[in-house]
Amino acid sequence: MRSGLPRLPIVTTLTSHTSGVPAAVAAIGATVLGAGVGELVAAIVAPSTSPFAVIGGGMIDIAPAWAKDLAISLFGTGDKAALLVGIAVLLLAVAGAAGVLERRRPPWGRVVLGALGVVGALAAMTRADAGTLSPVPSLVAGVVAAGVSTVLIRRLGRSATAGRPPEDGPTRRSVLALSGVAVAAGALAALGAVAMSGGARAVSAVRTALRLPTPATTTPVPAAAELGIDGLSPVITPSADFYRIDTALVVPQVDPATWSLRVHGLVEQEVVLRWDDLVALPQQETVVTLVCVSNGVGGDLVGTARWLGVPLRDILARARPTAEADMVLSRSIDGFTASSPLEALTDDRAALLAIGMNGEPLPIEHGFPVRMVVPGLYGYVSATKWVTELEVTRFDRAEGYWTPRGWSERGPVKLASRIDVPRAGSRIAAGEAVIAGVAWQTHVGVSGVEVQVDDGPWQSATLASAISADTWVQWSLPWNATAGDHTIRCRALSADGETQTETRTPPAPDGATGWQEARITVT
Ligand SMILES: Nc1nc2c(c(=O)[nH]1)N[C@H]1C(S)=C(S)[C@@H](COP(=O)(O)O)O[C@H]1N2
Ligand SMILES: [Mo]
Repeated sequence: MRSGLPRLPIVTTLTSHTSGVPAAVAAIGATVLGAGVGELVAAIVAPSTSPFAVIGGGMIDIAPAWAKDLAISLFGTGDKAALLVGIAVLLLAVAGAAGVLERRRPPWGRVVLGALGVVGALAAMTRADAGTLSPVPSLVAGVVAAGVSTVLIRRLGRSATAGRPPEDGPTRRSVLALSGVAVAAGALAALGAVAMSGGARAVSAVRTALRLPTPATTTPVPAAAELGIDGLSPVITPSADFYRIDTALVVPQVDPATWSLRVHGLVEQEVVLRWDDLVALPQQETVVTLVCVSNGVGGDLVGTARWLGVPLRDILARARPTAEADMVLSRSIDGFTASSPLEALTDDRAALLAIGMNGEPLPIEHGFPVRMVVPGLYGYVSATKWVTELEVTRFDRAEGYWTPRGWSERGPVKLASRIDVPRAGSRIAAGEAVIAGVAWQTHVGVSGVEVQVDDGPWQSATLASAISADTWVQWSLPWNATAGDHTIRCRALSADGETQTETRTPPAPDGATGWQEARITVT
């Protein structure tokens, strides 16, 4: 067998039967098993320690603003699912390569697989909600993947040392079969992990059983706020359709019984509020449109809900912020933070510590049991979900989650308008049609919307009754649609007398601007 020349692996591949395929398959099988077992261990230890979730969470945390924007523009609110699929594909590719490596240069393949477990463990330990057991699921996953792949790949090798051609039929087949068993077992373990997410079920049961207090004050929704046009966003967004944006791969499960809010920092009196204290306070129900700073022109990362809660003003008043304070850093149980100007939380606006959404307890993914909602500010600097802490501080001393990632420290909502009907890119029949949409600048209000078809004059749309300056307003304009391709533009006028700017800017760093142009084909 020995020749005088060093044999490169590639030459080995071509000259013998040592194809890397069985080794790659074995390592992939072992890795699926390891990942499945890791998820199962996480389900037992704590769902937030899931190896997938901590690695994905770590990637989200180190992603720069443009990457977040790109993910949202490519996948919308499916960005998290896309990330997890991406991690899985990458993991399997690395596992396959590690298998080939283990076959040719042992022990480096198993070292790579073990190292993946260590990466997961490190990611787990740096999560905001890390507990002492947090590295365990990833370490178990790494050990299982490395161990099982070693055993399987050695089996391939044994036949070679026994003098038979390596990877002869029976050995190769048995290793492939065992790899299949590993994949199946891994999938079963992962299914078990899903079924076992008992914590999630428990909090969801608590939520279902909750009864919200009756509000002391409510905001009426005039019937004329809803134009009732087919395809137009309803003036109140059903919770199930409400956009969801956050960095949480595993939705935090917070039991109201253990929830508390600590108000501290530049205050005369530190305050700790428990759930029972919060629901005993006078509640206000108000309608507010929530906008994501990542919402592009014409985008759908905006929604309106009836929020029930206690004015943040009342809560901060108990703590008595000192004169030097100018910011409140709200912190979620998952480590997310938002920097809101103290003034926006203490002036006369309906900035709420909210417990209800559209007549029900907050949905878990929208912040159950308690979140913030502040009219006039983008969500990333105000709408902290699963909130547990308000640190009264200063902009020159602290910063929110997105600020070091390329987003502005302050995020007042910009004037915007959107065309819902006809849907951009759609085809409609010629004749009497209607152009309709929504417009908003929360806490400022909208005084008008103008529409332009092709190069025609700007025409004033009819506004529905506004619920308040804190909500979007529907608008519509009749249109006699003639056959051909048309471009429809809209622009809003604010209650401050501002006209929505035509200048196109991207969402980062402080919100997109520009007019939406919807292209419609009329036939
Ligand atoms: N804990 C936590 N709260 C958060 C976020 C987050 O990532 N984590 N994202 C914020 C952003 S960017 C927005 S736009 C709103 C979205 O709220 P929603 O998911 O209820 O629509 O939540 C805010 N609150
Ligand atoms: Mo956002």
